[in-house]
Amino acid sequence: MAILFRSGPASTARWRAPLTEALPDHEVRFWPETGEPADIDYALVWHPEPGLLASLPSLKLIFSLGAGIDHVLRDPTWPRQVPLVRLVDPYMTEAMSEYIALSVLRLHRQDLDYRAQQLAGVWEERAQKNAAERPVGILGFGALGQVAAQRLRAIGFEVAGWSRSPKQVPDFATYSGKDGLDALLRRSEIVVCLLPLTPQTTGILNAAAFARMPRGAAIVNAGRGGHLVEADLIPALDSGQLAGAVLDVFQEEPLPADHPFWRHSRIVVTPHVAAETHPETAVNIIRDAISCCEAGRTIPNRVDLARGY
Ligand code: NDP
Ligand code: OXD
Repeated sequence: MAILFRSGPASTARWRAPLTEALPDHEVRFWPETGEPADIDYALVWHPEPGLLASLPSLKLIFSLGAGIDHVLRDPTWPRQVPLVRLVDPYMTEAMSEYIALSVLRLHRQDLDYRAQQLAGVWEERAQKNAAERPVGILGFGALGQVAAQRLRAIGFEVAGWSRSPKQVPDFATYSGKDGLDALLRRSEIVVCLLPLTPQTTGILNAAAFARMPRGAAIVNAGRGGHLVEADLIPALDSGQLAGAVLDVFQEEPLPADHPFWRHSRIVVTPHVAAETHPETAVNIIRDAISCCEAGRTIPNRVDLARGY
C-alpha cells in the first residue's frame, strides 16, 4: 500500500518528514521515484503532469495539495472515477484571511499612494474614510470567503458575498447569480476574488466588471490567475476607473520577468503565497481521509464534479 507525492522540489522537502511521520503504515514515494505504479493507492499532487494519474491503475483517492483543483482537471486524462479530495485546512483558511485583511487595508488606507509619496519625499495628508464607509464584496463565499469576511467585518468593513447558490449568512449581505454579481459589483469599493477557477468563473474580473464598480474602486485577486483578464487591468488603472490591484495569482506563474504588472505603481504583486499549504496540519487531514476511505466511510471535502469545484 503506497502513497505517491508529486509536487515541486521545495514542497517535497517540506512535506517529506511530516508525511512519513503521520502515515507510518504506508510507504510514501516521492516523485520521480514512483516505483511499481500498481502499488500506489493514494496520490497527493500539485500540478501533476498530464498522464501521471492515468498511469496509476490502483488509485483509490487523489488529493489536491491545495484548496483548488483546477491543476488536476486541466489534465484531460485524469481518472474521473477516482474520488478527488481538496484540502480544507483551518490553518490555510486563517492565512488567507490575514492576506485578505492586509490587502484590503492597504487599499483602504491608500498605502500605494503613501508609498509613492515616500519615494518622492512628499509629506502630504490624503482624505481618509473609515472602514465602515468602504463596502467590500467577496466573489466566492465558501470556506475561505466567509472566514475572510468575518475578519474584515471585525475591522469594521461592510462585507457582502457572492456565491453560485443563494445563501443566508448572518451579518452579511449575500448575492448569487448574474443579477447578484451586478448588484455586488455596483456596491463594492473593494472586490476580493476567492472563487475556484471553472469555465463559469474564468475571466470574471474584466473591463465590463470594472466599469460596473464605483469609480476609484480596487480589486484583490487571490483566487486564480485565470479569473482576471490581464489585458483589461492596466487600462482600468490608468484611466482611474480602478485605483489599485493586489494580485497573488497570475495567468503564468512565476510571473514572467518582463510582465508589466511587476512595475506598475498601482499593482501589488505577491508570488502565490496568500495561503500556502501547511504540511504539519494538512497531513492530519490526509490521514483522516485515508482512514475514511479504508473504512468505507464518507470522505470529507470530496470534489463534486458536477459543480466543477
Ligand atoms: P469553496 O468551494 O469552499 O468556495 C467556493 C465559493 O465560490 C463558493 O461560495 C461557491 O458557491 C462559489 N462559486 C463557485 N462557482 C461559482 C459561480 N459560477 N458563480 C458564483 N459563485 C461561485 O472554495 P475555497 O473557499 O476553499 O477556495 C476557493 C479558491 O481559492 C480555490 O479554488 C483556489 O482557487 C483559491 N485559493 C488560492 C490560494 C492562494 O494561495 N492564492 C490558496 C487557497 C485557495 P457555492 O457556495 O454556491 O458553492
Ligand atoms: C490552493 C493554492 O489552491 O495554494 O491551495 O492556490
